[in-house]
Amino acid sequence: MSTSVIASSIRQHQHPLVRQLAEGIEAIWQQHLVLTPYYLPEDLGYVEGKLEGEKLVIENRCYQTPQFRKLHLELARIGKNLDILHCVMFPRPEYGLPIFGCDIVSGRGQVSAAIVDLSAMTETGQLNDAYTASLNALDKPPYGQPRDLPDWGQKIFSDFCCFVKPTTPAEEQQFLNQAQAYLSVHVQQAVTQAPEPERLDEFTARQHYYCRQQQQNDKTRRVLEKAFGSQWAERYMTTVLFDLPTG
Ligand code: BLA
Repeated sequence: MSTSVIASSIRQHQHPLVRQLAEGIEAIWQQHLVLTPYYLPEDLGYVEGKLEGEKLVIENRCYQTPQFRKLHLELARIGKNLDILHCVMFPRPEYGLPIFGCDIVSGRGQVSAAIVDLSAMTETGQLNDAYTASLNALDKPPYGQPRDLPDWGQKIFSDFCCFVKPTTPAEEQQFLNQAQAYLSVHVQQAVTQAPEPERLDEFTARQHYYCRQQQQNDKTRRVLEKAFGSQWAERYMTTVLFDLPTG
């Protein structure tokens, strides 16, 4: 109960794109999915640390559903300057659903990184025809400053991955719409998908690979290490941000 009070107060101070997307994600989840609680390790739901003398606050919201082992929305704020939204939807490994992943990093009121993707969990790395058709039907608005994926990301993200630095409020709005459109496609597809237990090993292996690649993001690790130390950062990245399915 206290978590949601705190969460709404941190949100009010965050970059408008972070706040609006956080609200949009939760609204789409609530509308289309049957949510039940997912319990994080008790000490990791709400955490505070110090990064170069500035306070780092992290707030997590987690749910599960029949199709998803973990829906994770995290908001983080460092001092008055750095705002982060992190969202990952991990399917239960007997479902061949892609992983919806999204990250926004904003420093001093300017978003430097905004990324959204639906990353396939199949051996071929290809999204199925229904996802491909729905994503192809969406607008593909251009951005003034597209960004290059780091090597670890090129191996897991799909052809539909959008990674940009939005340079105007209009581009921020465009990213908000695009991320919500990807999420809407995903939840609508997900609730119609049947489990494929015979492919459990394939889907589990691919989720492991996705998580191991994401754990290589040194930029995330560095922020967490500076505020909480390297052991804590390792535990957080492997148990909260990118934990492996047990299959
Ligand atoms: C980049 N992530 C970053 C950056 C920071 C963080 C500081 C650098 C910003 C920039 O390059 O402009 C920090 N992100 C965090 C922290 C958390 C977080 C501290 O989520 C959580 C506490 N990252 C994800 C997910 C994706 C992702 C789900 O967590 C994609 C689906 C991607 N973040 C991502 C990518 C970069 C990034 C691709 C750029 C990395 C690079 O350029 O090397």
